[in-house]
Amino acid sequence: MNYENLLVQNEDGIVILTVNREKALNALNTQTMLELKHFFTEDAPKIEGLKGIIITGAGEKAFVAGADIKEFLQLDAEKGREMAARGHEVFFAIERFPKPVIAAVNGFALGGGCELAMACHLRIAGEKARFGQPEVNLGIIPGYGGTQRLVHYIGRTKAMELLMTADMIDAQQALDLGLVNHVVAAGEEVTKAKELLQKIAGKGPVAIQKVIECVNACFEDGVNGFDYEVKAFGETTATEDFKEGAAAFIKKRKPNFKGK
Ligand code: DAK
Repeated sequence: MNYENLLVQNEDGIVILTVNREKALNALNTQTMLELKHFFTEDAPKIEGLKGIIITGAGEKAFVAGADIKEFLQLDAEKGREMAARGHEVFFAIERFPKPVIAAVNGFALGGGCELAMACHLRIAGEKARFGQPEVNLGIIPGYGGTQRLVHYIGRTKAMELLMTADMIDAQQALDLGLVNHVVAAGEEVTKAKELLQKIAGKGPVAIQKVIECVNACFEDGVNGFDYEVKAFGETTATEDFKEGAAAFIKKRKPNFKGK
């Protein structure tokens, strides 16, 4: 697919995916959502030697300033429900992606932008990053999972406050609340994300995939995460990677994992 609103750069297996609508502060319009879905469901799974994906926003001001408000005017109850359901598919595809996905948050991450960052497995915030769910300012609620994932990350008390007041929090507050993994100097977000992906790339790939699945299972309706872990643990012990990891430990050498 030729992307209009996404830039895709593959640097030795680390893919940097930039939402590229700088004039609209990278707001997620319908086209961008379709492209994100296509990337995560069709293109990314076929990338040879993929170590992980970093999502960031074009320019210095915004990661993603939300869903595109200018498209909201055409919504009614039916279209709103359809739009939310389509959005959930996209964000679940990111959350369930078998390789690590990191949000490099370089500025405003508001509304759908905060929701996009929360669908990623890890979040790096630059010092200028600002997070918030300001939908109630518009008389709507988050529609891409924000009422659920924000509670998972920062707890019910603070999530309820942010969702009802529409207040923004800065990078340090996001770190203190457990919303982001690291805060770095502005402009260093992608570098830090690459460093984490390089570290993770040295681990057993099947084990990393199973970690993602098990952590997600913790929040899946009708799934017992402990049972899921038992099954996934069994599966990892049957891999060639486990034999290689154990042999390397005993022989005091670095493992050479094959992802099998
Ligand atoms: N959508 C469309 N355009 C946006 C935008 C957005 N979310 N945010 C900014 N822009 C555009 C502005 O309109 C402006 O365009 P021009 O006027 O130059 O054409 C340009 O980006 C620069 O923005 P500003 O001039 O406003 O820049 P400032 O530095 O003054 O302010 C700001 C930056 C981020 C504080 C401000 O732009 C702002 O408050 N933006 C809106 C933030 C916001 O409310 N975000 C949440 C949007 S609601 C659902 C699914 C999803 C959602 C809801 C329902 N369903 C399925 C039903 C999610 C909702 C949201 O995300």
